[in-house]
Amino acid sequence: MTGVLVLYGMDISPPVRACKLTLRALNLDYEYKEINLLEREHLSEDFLKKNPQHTVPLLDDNGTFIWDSHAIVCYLVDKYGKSDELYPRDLVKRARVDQRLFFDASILFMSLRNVSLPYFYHQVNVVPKEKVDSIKDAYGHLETFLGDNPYLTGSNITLADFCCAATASALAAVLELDQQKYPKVAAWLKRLSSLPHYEEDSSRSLEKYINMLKPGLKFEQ
Ligand code: GSF
Repeated sequence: MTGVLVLYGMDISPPVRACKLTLRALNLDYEYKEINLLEREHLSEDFLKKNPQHTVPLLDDNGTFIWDSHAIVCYLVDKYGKSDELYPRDLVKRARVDQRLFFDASILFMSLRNVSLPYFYHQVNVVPKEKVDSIKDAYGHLETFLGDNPYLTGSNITLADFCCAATASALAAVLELDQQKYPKVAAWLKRLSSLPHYEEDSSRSLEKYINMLKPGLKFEQ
């Protein structure tokens, strides 16, 4: 028998938003537990037992603990999805989604975390040019991936869209998206924002995140 799914997160966290979008798309009920990173709740003994890497999001599925948003969303579709549309079983289609998920984990999100983590934990508020450049590169890759498609891997929305959009939208805290230069990324983010409950699952916390990070940053000339 399946117990209640529990998502541990901090609502402003982009990967937490990706998990919320996935849970919503799968129509799954879950309990949400807020972990305040600024109060160091993620370093408590209890949380470290569940996730020794002390990151949010963390999923508890009946005593099985899974962290890293990408692992969480794939698990959720594989276990609970009524179809494989969000994360196709076809190997080639899945590889394309995986590529974008790994891109988010290793390039896109890191370009944000490299600014946000020093700021939130060590009050480093000056952003060097190379960190801004890495965000420009990441926006450029997304523009290329989109090509003529409405979504990142083609005509259907997949997990790649939830994860990459959650991060890409948050990058505006560091570098506003230039709509002339990246029109496809701008249109894609707008398209996703019309999903049902997007405001509740994503936009509200995004606004909070941007307000917490953006005003404090200064840029190297
Ligand atoms: C990244 C999670 C992460 O860095 C994922 O789940 O996708 N690849 C992972 N989360 C941050 C919060 S945030 O910046 O969204 C976190 O939990 N930081 C606390 C820490 O100690 O690293």
